[in-house]
Amino acid sequence: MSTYVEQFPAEARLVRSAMYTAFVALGLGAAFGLLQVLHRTNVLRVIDSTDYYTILTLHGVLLVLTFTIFFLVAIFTWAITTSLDRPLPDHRFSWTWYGLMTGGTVLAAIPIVGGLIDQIDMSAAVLFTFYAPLQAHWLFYVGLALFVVGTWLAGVDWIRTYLAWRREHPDERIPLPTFMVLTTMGFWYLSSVGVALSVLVFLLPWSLGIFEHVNALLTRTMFWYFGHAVVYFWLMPTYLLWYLLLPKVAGGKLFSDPLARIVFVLFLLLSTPTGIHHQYLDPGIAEGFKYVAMTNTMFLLLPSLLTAFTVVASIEHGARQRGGTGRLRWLGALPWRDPVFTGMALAGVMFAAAGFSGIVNAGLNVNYLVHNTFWVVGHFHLTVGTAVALTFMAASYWFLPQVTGKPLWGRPLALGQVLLWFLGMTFMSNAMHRGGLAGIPRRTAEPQYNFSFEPAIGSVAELDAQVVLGGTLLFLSTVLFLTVVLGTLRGGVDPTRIPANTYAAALSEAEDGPRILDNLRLWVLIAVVLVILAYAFPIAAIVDRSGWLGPGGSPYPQVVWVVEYLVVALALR
Ligand code: HAS
Ligand code: CU
Repeated sequence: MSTYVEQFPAEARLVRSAMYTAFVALGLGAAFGLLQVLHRTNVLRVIDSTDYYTILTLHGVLLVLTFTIFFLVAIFTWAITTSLDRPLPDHRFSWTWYGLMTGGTVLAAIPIVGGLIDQIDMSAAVLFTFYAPLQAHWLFYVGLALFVVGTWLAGVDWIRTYLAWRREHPDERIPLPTFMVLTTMGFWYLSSVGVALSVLVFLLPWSLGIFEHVNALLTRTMFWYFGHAVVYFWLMPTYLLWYLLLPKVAGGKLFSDPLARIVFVLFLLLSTPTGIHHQYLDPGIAEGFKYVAMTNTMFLLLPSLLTAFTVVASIEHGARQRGGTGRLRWLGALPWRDPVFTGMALAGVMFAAAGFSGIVNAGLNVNYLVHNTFWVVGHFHLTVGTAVALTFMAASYWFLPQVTGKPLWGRPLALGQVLLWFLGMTFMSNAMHRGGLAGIPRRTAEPQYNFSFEPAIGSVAELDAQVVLGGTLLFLSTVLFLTVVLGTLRGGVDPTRIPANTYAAALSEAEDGPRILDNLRLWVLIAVVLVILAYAFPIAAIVDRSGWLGPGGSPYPQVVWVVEYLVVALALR
């Protein structure tokens, strides 16, 4: 048994590079987060309120797009190569997608940062949701497009590796980690096509002045077509780690491999036809379509509930292997001193709370209460900001030694780091949820409230204090994380002190489930049909009412424009 870097030195270099890029994004994004909480709560204002949205865009883009996606390409590369036990087929190709993703990020960042510098006439304060009518400099859209194409090519790389394996193993079940990567990429291709079309066909030509205006509702709908699925693009690598690494570090086995497959198939089917749940309050989309989105969303709770069951059962199995007994006393037998375990377990605990706020969001009528309030910010700091981010940080304490050959430095610090994140997020997200219920809006530089919502919710001063305290603890936790990373990298190579590169085996194996689960073509086909059912009519209705480029123009010449643009773009390629 050996480490990943010994087994796959070239891939380890790629995984390392992607992780380091993610960590740089994490550090910068966290610093901007600190600026924001201090500004919003009027504790310390070092930026102009007019720059708040640029800072917020940097915070969002760096954390939810750059940090998460760079980290997940690292995880997926590890998962494919380890579970298929073969290297990626063509390393030049692999570095090409990594280069496209990095280059795209840099290009997109230039106009955002440009917005902070008076001498530079550029800006891209469009937030991480970047739909019209907010407009960015064209470089931002070009950068985004390159970044997304980079992820597509990464998927091609993994699929090629899988197909090469398949030729040599025609009858074997797909190894579970590879199955997870392939199903995730299935809905990623399906959903990111929407945002790519929106950027290339509408937003980019609009930012270049080729179109005078665009149909804001259409670009918003195309964004959310992708925007909901992207949250599961972040969540699936997290689940992969909860299914494969968490049971292992807990000392047990995965409860059921077939159940895990069902979960990933359900995400492939339902991640995309649900995006309209972000648009419950949008005029211009009929209630019936919103109702369909809500129904699909409620079905989509199922795979997460199955995950809660499976992962907790696997952890319990681990605890009992370690001698734990009793109905709940087994919890004490878990390796709570191990930051990898504790970080991921606490991320799971927080995700249970996040699931509840998600269910509230998803209710068509209850959503009216919370939409565009601080509540939503609380929700996504528990989901992507904790379930995903804390899992990725905790998992880094396992992966860094694997991909560098250097043992983890500062284990007690690492434990403190994950606990601090949990504590900070408890304060911050609690206050955000409560403030949202009182009507405090999100995305506001100076939400000036000085009244009290006693007794139901509390005073604004108390909520602000919690947000500042929580936000500061989160920033400190990030600094601690980066300290442990740097400390580890400064250490010497010693593979003998690193656990072997293996993941949890399953109590109930793949063979216990039906073979049809591995029929990925079938699931992709059904996913496409569901997307057409959920989106064809709403999009047709939007275009019918206000044209491809918004009210005021006849649709015909606009369609010609779009086609011409596509032809030119293709020719220039
Ligand atoms: Fe969400 C808004 C609905 C999950 C992210 N969401 C957002 C936004 C983001 C986001 C970023 O329906 C804001 C977008 C914006 O800027 O406007 N969300 C849901 C629902 C779920 C959900 C139903 N969201 C996520 C995940 C995200 C994420 C995951 C990121 C990764 N969300 C919404 C809706 C909105 C929304 C509306 C729009 C709101 C509005 O009005 O704007 C579900 O997937 C949640 C299901 C989860 C569960 C929990 C299961 C529990 C588990 C824990 C197991 C325990 C363990 C611990 C492992 C049912 C799996 C064991 C430990 C031991 C010690 C034993
Ligand atoms: Cu959503």
